[in-house]
Amino acid sequence: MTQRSLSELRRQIDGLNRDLLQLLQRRAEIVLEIAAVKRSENLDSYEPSREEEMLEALLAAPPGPFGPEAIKEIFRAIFRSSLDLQNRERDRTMLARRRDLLPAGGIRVRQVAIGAGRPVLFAGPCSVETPEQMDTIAAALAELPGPTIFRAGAYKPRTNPYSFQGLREDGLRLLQSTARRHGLPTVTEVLDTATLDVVAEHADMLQVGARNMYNTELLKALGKVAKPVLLKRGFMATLDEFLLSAEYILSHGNEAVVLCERGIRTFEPWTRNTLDLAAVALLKKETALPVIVDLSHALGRRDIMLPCARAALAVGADGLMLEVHHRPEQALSDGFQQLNLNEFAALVTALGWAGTAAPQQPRGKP
Ligand code: PRE
Ligand code: MN
Repeated sequence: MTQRSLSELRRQIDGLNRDLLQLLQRRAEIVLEIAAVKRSENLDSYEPSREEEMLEALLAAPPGPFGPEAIKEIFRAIFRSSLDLQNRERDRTMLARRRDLLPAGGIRVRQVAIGAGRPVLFAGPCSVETPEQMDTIAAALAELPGPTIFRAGAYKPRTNPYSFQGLREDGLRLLQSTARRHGLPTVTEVLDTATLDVVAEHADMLQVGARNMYNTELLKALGKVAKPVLLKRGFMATLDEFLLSAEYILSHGNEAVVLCERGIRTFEPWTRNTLDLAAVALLKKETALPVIVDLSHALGRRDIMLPCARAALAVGADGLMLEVHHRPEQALSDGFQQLNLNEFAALVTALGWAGTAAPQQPRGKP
């Protein structure tokens, strides 16, 4: 056999590389078709038994210079890359990323539209406490000309089991009756699947708290509820994890999901959490879902609420959440971070949300 020149051999390799690449691209196109079938049938991208089956068939092929270990190594690399391709495609086609997901009028909570251009104020006390408390705060909110949703917790997920746990069902009823009297839609937290029905019966919007962002059973159940959901970011959650939690609700049938940035846990103790405004800008860029910012829980203090509110709106937030109480010093939870009615009035006035008709000092004893 005459020895062929190195350059001639390399020319042959170049040709084979091109053929191999073409074959690999054709294979990848089929992998993407498989991915679409799997998505529609709710199957996992990864299928180890199928990979083993393919390897077995390949190892049974007539022998060549590559031994079984090299063949396994090469094809395992092809399978890994194919799996990555499927997963990237699955992420790209997530419902949470779909531009056409949000209806043109935004997500409606009774008469209020979230994500329709006008920022929405979510305000109210941390917890439902007394009829007088609820009535005084609701009266101040009802005076605002802009879209406002009354928030208050009936079921409280407290860190300490000896802390006030909320008025539960009585709290739901009080929230609902007060809100109806003042014409305000409501949002309140749902803690678990056991209380989901009763919360959905009494509230206009259901909040998933930061601690529950990973509660996949609750998220799936919320997918079956005909009420909009306010999903708070977990305080250790990456944006990928946050969007996957939203995806749980969306993929189980409920497309009315609003995201809420509420601060993440960092090394910085001057604020209760660290307000992640880049997350708001990114979520607005990557999803069609409305995004709001919970200033009270992100900051855990009142003195920097106005500049942070302005910053949140500047990066594109569709609304702000804040805690307001007629007597914060007597509040049964989170008193240190709740605005009193004067502070609240000053804030909404500074934001231009008080309206010309609204008095500077809302009714009720601050
Ligand atoms: C494929 C990719 C990943 C799976 O783990 C198994 C096989 C492949 O590359 O052949 C394709 C595929 O998803 C499948 O056949 O189910
Ligand atoms: Mn609170």
